[in-house]
Amino acid sequence: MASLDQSIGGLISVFHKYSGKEGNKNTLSKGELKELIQKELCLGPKLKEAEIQKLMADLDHNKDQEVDFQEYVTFLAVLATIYHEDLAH
Ligand SMILES: [Ca+2]
Ligand SMILES: [Ca+2]
Repeated sequence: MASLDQSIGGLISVFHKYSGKEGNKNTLSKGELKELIQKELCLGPKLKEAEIQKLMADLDHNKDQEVDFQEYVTFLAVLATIYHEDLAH
């Protein structure tokens, strides 16, 4: 596989690593999202509980209290933009 394919595959496998832990296997509950953020992102442990709650609310566009794959992709786009800005400076 080419590099971008591998990167995308990694993003998908991280989603499923956490989404399958409880409830619906194809969506992230608040607890699953929190664990993903804390274990998979450098900035995760620095986030306060209130910030994680706000992030969850922002990501959950259809307000079903779960982050589905489409909502996760939106989150990745936001993260990519932040990381890109950091690299550019
Ligand atoms: Ca789940
Ligand atoms: Ca949702």
